[in-house]
Amino acid sequence: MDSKRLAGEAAVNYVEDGMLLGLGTGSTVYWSLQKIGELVQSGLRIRGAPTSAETEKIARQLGIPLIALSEVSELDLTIDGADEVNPDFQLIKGGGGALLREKMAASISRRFIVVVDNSKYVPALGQFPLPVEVVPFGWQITRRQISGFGCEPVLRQVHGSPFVTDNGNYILDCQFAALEAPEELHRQLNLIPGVVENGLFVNMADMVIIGASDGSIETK
Ligand code: ABF
Repeated sequence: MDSKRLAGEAAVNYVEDGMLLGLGTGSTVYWSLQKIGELVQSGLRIRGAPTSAETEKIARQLGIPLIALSEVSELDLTIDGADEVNPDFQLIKGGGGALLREKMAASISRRFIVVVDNSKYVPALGQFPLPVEVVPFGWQITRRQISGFGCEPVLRQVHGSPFVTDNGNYILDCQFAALEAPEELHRQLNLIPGVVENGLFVNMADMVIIGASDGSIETK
């Protein structure tokens, strides 16, 4: 079975009847959604709060009962993907452009499970460019301030126009040579006036489920 599917489906073992779930974004969580959809058809009673328009669309097609993330104060469990995970469970997320709502969901979740294939599990973060969500106004000013931390921020574009997040903001993808101190960088980036949020999820993940191409699953 596909390594993403293995990890995505395994996370659903932690879903219990009556839960309020944070539903993440991406092609690994896609398999969690498929499994949850099957269980809902068999009577599982849960409600899901999508973290992106993409996830909402998939969840609706699967018949998963939904509630807007903006209407919940706490989630029992959030299942989400990641672009990189290090041994301290620090994450880089945001490759899908949904990092702000994903981090909001993770921040109100009693449990946050990350599902990845083994290509995402790395000794150190930073090979994947760090996504930073910024307000469109004066994004060039913000870009210059971010570059002061030793990276090359590039405005994410789609078909030649700036990618716009579900929140109406831009994303700067920031390639670092090496990302040594994720916690400090996370703190420093969010102090920059034009920065809305960054893709470093520090001290948030409770569990990481890693699917491998040999069909094995590792839960950390
Ligand atoms: C999402 O999951 C994003 O934060 C991250 O980019 C993505 C990983 O994508 P995939 O599971 O498709 O590899 O939450």
